[in-house]
Amino acid sequence: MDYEKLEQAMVSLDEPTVLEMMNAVAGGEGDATLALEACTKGLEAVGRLFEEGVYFIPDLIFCGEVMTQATEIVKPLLASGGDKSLGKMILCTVKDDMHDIGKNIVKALMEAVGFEVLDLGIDVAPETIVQTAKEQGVKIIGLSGVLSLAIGSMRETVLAFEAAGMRDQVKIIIGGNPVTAATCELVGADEWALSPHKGVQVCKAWAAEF
Ligand code: B12
Repeated sequence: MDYEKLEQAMVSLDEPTVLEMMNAVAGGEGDATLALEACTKGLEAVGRLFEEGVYFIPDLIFCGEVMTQATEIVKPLLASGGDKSLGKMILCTVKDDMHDIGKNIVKALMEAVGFEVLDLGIDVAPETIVQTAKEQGVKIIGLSGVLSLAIGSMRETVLAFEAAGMRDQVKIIIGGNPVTAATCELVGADEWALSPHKGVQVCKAWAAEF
């Protein structure tokens, strides 16, 4: 599999080539994780071209749709056979943020290792997350966000768990482009990850503790 060609096809918004190559991966040519990484790199380049004024909002929307389709095609390859042995976790994009491509990749990988992911969607209010955790007894919370303002929403979510007297009963991991060790401290989360694979390792370790 020519991953560079795949990345370039994403950058030039060449939907037929991206889908054809992802179908080839699904058919056994190449590795699903590496293919997703190539698509993600392409997507990041599209974001840079948007910043430079080469691409516009409709291009971002289109690129997001291509990425979603690409993820769907290889999703069955990531799955470990429907094993839900690691229990439930909540995953969502935080309040005021509508970006869900990264969240959906993380979801596919978490399900692949055996988590039952309660995907609350995008633009999710802190109260909804706290209430779901309470009602369903969920102890692992994954918060995603790519806008700078998502950091504020992540902080609000942590504070909502504190206000509900539940902060010490849950582990919270944050992820998404603006997330760093410093933002993790600011937000008051337990962990942070840019790489979904690190996120998976952290959540698996927590699941073993509970
Ligand atoms: C695609 C895209 C869109 C699409 C989103 C489609 C969709 N379904 O998600 C659309 C067109 C809708 C969109 C809209 C907007 N966007 Co936009 N968008 C992007 C773009 C190009 C890519 C984002 C993305 O999907 N990246 C790829 C994914 C895979 O990366 P990721 O999210 O970081 O996730 C990875 C890791 O971080 C990690 N991860 C993510 N979440 C989690 C969670 C956990 C728990 C863990 C462990 C790991 C993890 O794993 C993922 C896989 O590797 C970025 C540019 C860029 N370079 O990022 C701009 C960008 C994020 N958008 C931006 C802006 C400004 C907007 C708009 C405000 C534009 C407008 N004027 O309307 C709106 C916002 C609407 C809103 N309220 O949310 C800015 C944000 C600036 C800022 N600092 O806040 C960016 C950076 C572009 C730019 N340079 O200006 N956007």
